[in-house]
Amino acid sequence: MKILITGFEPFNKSNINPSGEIIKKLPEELEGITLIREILPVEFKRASITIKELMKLHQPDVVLSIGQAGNRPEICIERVAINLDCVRSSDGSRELPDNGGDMPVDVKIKEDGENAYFTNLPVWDLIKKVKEKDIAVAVSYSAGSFVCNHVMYTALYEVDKYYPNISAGFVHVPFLPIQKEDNKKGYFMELKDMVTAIQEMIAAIAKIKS
Ligand code: PCA
Repeated sequence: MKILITGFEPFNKSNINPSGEIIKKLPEELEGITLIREILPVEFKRASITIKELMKLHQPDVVLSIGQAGNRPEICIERVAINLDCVRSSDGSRELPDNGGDMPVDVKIKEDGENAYFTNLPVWDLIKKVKEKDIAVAVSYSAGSFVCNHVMYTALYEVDKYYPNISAGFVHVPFLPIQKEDNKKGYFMELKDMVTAIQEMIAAIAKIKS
């Protein structure tokens, strides 16, 4: 069994991204599962091209992408990706460019895609496994409209069109304690807990898929 697991480079003036740090901590193999570990650019176009190419190249059984959502207190397993890129904050006051300077507002990701795709990962099994380790985790019904949602949508579009046997999904993680500058709300989580949570999810997925 092969799992493509991705994190992101830093963005929004930060010099670290917990999702990329998790990727660096994961082994090449875990309980007989090959982990293809990759770090994606925080750029709409390049990130979707990369995830598509990685899926084609490796033909994984599972695609599990990880990103940072620093305004959330717990690890979030995303249920749905929407067909929309929009860098505007929800109160309309700010627009955050991606790392390449791209700033789409209200742009469809795929003209021929569904309005939204649900993850085909077993979300409740993942929640249960992570909870057993006493790590804060929840299901989320919005992955936002920035690069994380874009990557999740792209992977699920590929699954829908070309790879019905691949399971794909997305997990958002909070800030690390060292991200004090970025951390306005005061939520954070230790890297080791994030790594444990992801390893538990991998084990749960592997059990179900095998
Ligand atoms: N989080 C951003 C993009 C990269 C990341 O780690 C997001 O939630 O869209």
